[in-house]
Amino acid sequence: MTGFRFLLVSAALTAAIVWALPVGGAYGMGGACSSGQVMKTKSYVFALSIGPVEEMYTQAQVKAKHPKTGEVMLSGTMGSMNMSSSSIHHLEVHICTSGGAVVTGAHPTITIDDPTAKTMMMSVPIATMEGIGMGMSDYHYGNNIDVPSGHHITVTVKLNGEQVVFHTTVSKSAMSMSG
Ligand SMILES: [Cu+2]
Repeated sequence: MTGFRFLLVSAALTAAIVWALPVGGAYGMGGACSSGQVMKTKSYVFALSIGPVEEMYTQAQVKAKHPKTGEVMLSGTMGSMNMSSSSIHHLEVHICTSGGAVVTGAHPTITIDDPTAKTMMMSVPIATMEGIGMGMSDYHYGNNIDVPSGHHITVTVKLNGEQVVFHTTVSKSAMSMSG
């Protein structure tokens, strides 16, 4: 019976391999929603990161200027324009389905609750973006926002009746090499 058993095992392995491919295949095995802080709801995976301010370009500006770094806006408008302020950060939320596919064209809401700021509640104007040269796997929602470094904030993301609440501290580093 050993031979039969081996056949069963290899059939199961083959099935597992075939099954694994479509899940990670579309946008890379690392997954678009695996970096930063990750939280899950029934239908979605949300990955939050707050980093240094990013240059945000319209698609027309990208065509005209050919920037090598920064982000291209696919919809929405740039939030905080005051790029020189040290409290400007770039907030981004990658959203995937529970199966790992990038969710595009959705309408999430993102609110920041900063108990130590003058304006305690702030809703983030939603732009959809991709890092220049990064393509669809970097598709995300967010904007440049004015939140001072060192502040402890909560970030609430809602989509289609599901929500996650992140607790985070805004990073002190003003500069970084990340695009
Ligand atoms: Cu962005």
